Amino acid sequence: MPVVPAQPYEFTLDPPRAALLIIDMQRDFVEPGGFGEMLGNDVSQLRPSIEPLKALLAAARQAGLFVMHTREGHKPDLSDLHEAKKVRGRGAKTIGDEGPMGRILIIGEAGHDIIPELYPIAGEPVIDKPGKGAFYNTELTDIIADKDIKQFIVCGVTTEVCVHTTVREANDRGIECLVLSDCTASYFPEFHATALRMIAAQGGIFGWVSDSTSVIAALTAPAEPAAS
Ligand code: TIU
Repeated sequence: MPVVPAQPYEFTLDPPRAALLIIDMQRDFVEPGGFGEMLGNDVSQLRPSIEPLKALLAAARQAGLFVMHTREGHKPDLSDLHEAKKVRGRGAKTIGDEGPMGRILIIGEAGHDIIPELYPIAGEPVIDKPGKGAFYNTELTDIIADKDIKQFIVCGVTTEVCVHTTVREANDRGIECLVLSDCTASYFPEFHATALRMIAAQGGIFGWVSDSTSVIAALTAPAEPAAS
């Protein structure tokens, strides 16, 4: 099986049991005028993750790896939006209000969709999640049981919020998570760095940390000859 250099130690990738999980690469987080900017963030901080993620996604598709995407958002009638989340931040605008890319963080609106550079293709589930974690109130548990997935290669935004929440949820469900430093991003570079350290610290308390170059090399390495 391919071995990926990682922190705190190498990650043994089992491609048939692994999935690439891309968290919330939506216009609402990455582009001006969406939820991320509404919260007062500099959304340009997230853009450096797009090119490495694009290359990784191409390599994963080429290698036949199972790919899943998530989107954070809510139904147009807001029936899946807790009041506590709606009012958080005390902003003039909140989730469901009209913004430059449609109603903010609402399923079906332009801003809620995945950025064109990383758009899903047929066969790649798109998991709509109302929370920060990808397991809460979604079909992810059923999808990975059906495919017998035991490992996630985790990418997306933001490192310390939806990526961390999902990795913690997955870790408690027995999924091994390999988080890629150059394919994740935060509005706060110092949070990004610390969030990655938190994952790999204490012997890999939640998972492993590596980068796209290492995973692409592992996915494209020639298969080892069978033992004679
Ligand atoms: N605000 C922030 O950092 N993140 C989110 O609200 N959602 C995700 O991380 N996707």
